[in-house]
Amino acid sequence: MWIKTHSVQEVFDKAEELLDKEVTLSGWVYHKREHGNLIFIDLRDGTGVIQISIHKDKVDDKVFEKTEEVTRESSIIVKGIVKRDPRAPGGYEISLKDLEIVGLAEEWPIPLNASTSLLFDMRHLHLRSERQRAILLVRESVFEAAQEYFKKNGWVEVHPPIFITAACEGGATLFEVKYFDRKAYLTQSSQLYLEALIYVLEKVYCIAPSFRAEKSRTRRHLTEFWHIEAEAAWMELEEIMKVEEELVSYICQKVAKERSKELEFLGRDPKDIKKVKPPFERISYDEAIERLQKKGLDIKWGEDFGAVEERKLAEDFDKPFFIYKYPKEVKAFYHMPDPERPEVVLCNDMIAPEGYGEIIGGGQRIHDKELLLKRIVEDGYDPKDYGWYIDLRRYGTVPHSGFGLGADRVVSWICKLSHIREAVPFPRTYSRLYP
Ligand code: NSS
Repeated sequence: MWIKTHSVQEVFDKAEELLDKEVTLSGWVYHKREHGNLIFIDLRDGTGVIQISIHKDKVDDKVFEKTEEVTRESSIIVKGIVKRDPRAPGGYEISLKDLEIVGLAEEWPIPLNASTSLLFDMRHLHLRSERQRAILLVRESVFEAAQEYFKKNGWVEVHPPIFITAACEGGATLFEVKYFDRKAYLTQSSQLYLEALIYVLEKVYCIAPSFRAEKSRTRRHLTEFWHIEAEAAWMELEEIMKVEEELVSYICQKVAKERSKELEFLGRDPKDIKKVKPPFERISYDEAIERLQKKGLDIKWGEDFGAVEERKLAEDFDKPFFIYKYPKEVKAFYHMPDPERPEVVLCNDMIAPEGYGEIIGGGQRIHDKELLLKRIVEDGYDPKDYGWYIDLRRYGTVPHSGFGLGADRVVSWICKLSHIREAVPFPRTYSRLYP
């Protein structure tokens, strides 16, 4: 097997230097077009796509026969000369001299007019498209940006467990698993463990999957999603909201700068993302209710917001915004009640624009032991299941706050996707567990 000398991207980057020189590239046949004595192959590798031209009169008959034989998505190695050609995508092409077929592909099983369901049954192959590649690259930058933001600002990365024994976000969406002869669950959020780790490192974060047995078929729910979570000692609601808007803005700036080509390819104007800078507007739950009632929605104080309400509210904003201080009843037990108004809690949700809905849930936690016990019982949980979590309030408790950002929802919004399943390489939803 020949050894490649360059990647596709390297050929484009050094094209002028490589002009009329021989290169060896390896990759897959993305498209093939035959015009009698002239064949074009678009060769795809991990870095991009380049046109290969094969002229019958410029290559051996055997080589031409091999290019005739080669099928879509076959893996091949090509030797050829770099040429300038304004008609070729990217302005350069490779004029073929020789070709080696490594894996001749069977007939491609995804037709042009494939249904969504077929595309996702074939997701292991469907991922090989330029569109999916662009999404994966934006996704990579979102995660890289989050890491970078935390590192630059003194947060320490930690690794909480996935097998857990008690709910963080409500029993209804826990996935139960057999753990030898005991019962365990898959984590819904690493928050409770991050709360233990702030007593060691003060400002911690983790990037890990969370699991929710969501039976809802919506455009924004996965059963397995990637969660970027942070928790800090000595921080109150206002301060954690600042961290949240800085993080989201940092992600947007980096993606707009480094992935503008991919964003444009996906139909997202990078300017939409570049304008996402702090401060984000903050509206209280009370104000949100008023706005919704004015917009004609039949909603009363005390009710939670779903996709419909979030989309209605988002009509008034062109970047993410906060809704803070929700009624205690619609939020999990750990939220700190507002000392001046205990019917609401010191929480915040960040809502993305354009109807993408909630991308962050966070707020200040209860740090008083008795109050926490009371809330655990009120919500119908057994304090015995939360022994270690309650202990944290016994030994040097401090005010603290944190949040969780749904990374797949952020990718979905930034890439302007119509469904969250496209934001993940192998989505898991109520109806999908394969491939
Ligand atoms: O339920 S959350 O609102 N909050 C928590 O889990 C906190 N315990 C996080 C924390 O403070 N450390 O979920 C946080 C975010 C939410 O805003 C969504 O963006 C995302 O996690 N999320 C989801 N994304 C995709 N699919 C599903 N099912 C999902 N559920 C939440």
